[in-house]
Amino acid sequence: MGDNLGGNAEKLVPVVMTGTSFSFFGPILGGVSMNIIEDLKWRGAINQQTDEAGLAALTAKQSVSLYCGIDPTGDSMHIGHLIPFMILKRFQLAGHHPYVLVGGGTGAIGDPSGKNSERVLQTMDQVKHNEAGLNAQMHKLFGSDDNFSIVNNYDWLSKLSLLDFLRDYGKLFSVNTMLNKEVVASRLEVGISYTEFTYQILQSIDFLHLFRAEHVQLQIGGADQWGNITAGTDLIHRLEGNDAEAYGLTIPLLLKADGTKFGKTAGGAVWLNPEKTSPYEFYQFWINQDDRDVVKYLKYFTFLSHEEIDRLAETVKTAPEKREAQRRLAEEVTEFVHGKAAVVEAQNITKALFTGDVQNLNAEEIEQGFKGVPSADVTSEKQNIVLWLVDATKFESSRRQAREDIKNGAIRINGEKITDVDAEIDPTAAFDGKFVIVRRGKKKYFLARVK
Ligand code: 383
Repeated sequence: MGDNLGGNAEKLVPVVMTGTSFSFFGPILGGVSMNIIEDLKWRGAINQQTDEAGLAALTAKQSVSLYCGIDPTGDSMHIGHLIPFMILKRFQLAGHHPYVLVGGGTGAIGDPSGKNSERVLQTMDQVKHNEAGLNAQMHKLFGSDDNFSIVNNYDWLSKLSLLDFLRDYGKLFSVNTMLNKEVVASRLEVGISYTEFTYQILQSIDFLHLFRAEHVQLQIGGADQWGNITAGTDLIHRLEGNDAEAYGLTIPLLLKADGTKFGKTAGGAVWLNPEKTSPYEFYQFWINQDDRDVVKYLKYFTFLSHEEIDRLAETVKTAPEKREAQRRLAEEVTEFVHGKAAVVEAQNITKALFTGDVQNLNAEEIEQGFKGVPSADVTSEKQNIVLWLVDATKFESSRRQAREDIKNGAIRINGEKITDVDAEIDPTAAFDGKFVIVRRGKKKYFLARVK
């Protein structure tokens, strides 16, 4: 189990032997044992399935090995990736065995799904670097126990010779069917290279390989992966017989109530890597979600029980101003991804910025909380406040404006109101001599870094 999962995961009831028959229960959800597929339905997390009845029966009777792939096109996941990988986690918590496939082979080619233009090939060095980042993140989410595996398709795809590829696999794929896949069909006008066209065959070979070598029976992915996943189940059925038990399941793309794209902020994507998106920014992203979206996100992104989510849904109706649902969402997801300490830190920063009591922040918290606010580098020299605000930092546009703001009581230095235009600033007076926090009016913050 992931180190950061905390105590909120639902209780597990593992495989139970009842007499001679085998009965398999998923997590206890508010006292009622529920099949993982039922749980996913309740969460609105199922888009399409290749064989709904077959998969429900299989997951109800035994522990299933399943996989979801990710191509190393970047060195970190973003929260769009979190959707299928949290579902993989739910399977793990329900006693099934998840495989994460990091696509060192497919990442060298590029999936045309969801893109309307040809990808630029990455260097193999880039692919390797990105793989390392993703592997580390996956271990954080899934733990390093024996109920989780990471595989890399470079291991088998790189060994395929061109002639074997064409004779063993190419022959089983109809170009006509491939052209009809949505991903390819939508690219015919702008064009698609032979390389990207071939991608679906590679992903199919992966599923076949994992089916044979690891008894992986289910592939999951976002709705954009439907074509690739069904190409895989078709290949398995061609080679292993129509009754081979291989299944596919996709998850709906998340749509926001306001029509904008989920997971994007003004600053770009929301990353899991804390260097790219600080835990504070991550926490803020979730806490700022719309009332119309928050319940859907609680279902997708938390391991809270159905009862708890239903209760939070009520609070959105009865006391939306308290934003309890948003707070729980932010706490749960931030804890899952970054750990408990990051939640406490994010809450400290949030509170300090809200109340203006910034004095007790530490240097780490200042770095996180003030990322993106206007900043300037200053020397440690003491200076008159007006000159400092205008000449040293350019936080104020003119001396006249600076004097006016100070006299009006609109300027705070390190949380303290300054009303005397003759006051002197000592940049090293607080925060280990590293920062000066300036606030103008109620909300506008500036940060001076003492060099
Ligand atoms: C490669 C080889 C396989 C199985 C899957 C793959 C990767 C797949 C892909 N996935 C996306 C990615 O890598 O491109 N062809 O960024 C995203 N996924 C998941 C999910 C999603 C998809 O990693 O919808 C969002 O996160 O499926 O876009 O044998």
